Amino acid sequence: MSTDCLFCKIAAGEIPAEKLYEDDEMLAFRDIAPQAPVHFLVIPKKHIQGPAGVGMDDEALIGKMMRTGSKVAKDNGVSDYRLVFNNGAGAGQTVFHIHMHVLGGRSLNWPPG
Ligand code: DGP
Repeated sequence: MSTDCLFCKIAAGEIPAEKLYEDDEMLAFRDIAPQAPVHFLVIPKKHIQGPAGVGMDDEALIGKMMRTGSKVAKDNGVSDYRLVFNNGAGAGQTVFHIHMHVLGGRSLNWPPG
């Protein structure tokens, strides 16, 4: 855990969030500023700063993020959804603990803005 990381604090239960799924490695919770009717984040509890910080030892964990996002999307009634990872401030990353956005429940345009 990184002591000054918002998502580590959410994972530790120190800051409240609307949790949709949790196990010993993973947490899914609703985004505080939803951009779609269904918009939640999937994080590993392990602190990794972002996609560029993923190591070889993390490959299974990152795959589990995909499986978790797909399961929670299905549980929340969406079969068509977009998965987004932002890496770096210029790409829109504001929280430097890796997270996967899952967006669904409306039609999504391509390319994204
Ligand atoms: P990104 O821009 O990719 O770093 O996405 C960070 C997301 O985190 C953004 O969509 C808003 C969300 N967020 C920020 N602070 C909180 C919080 O305290 N609680 C929850 N649930 N979501 C948060």
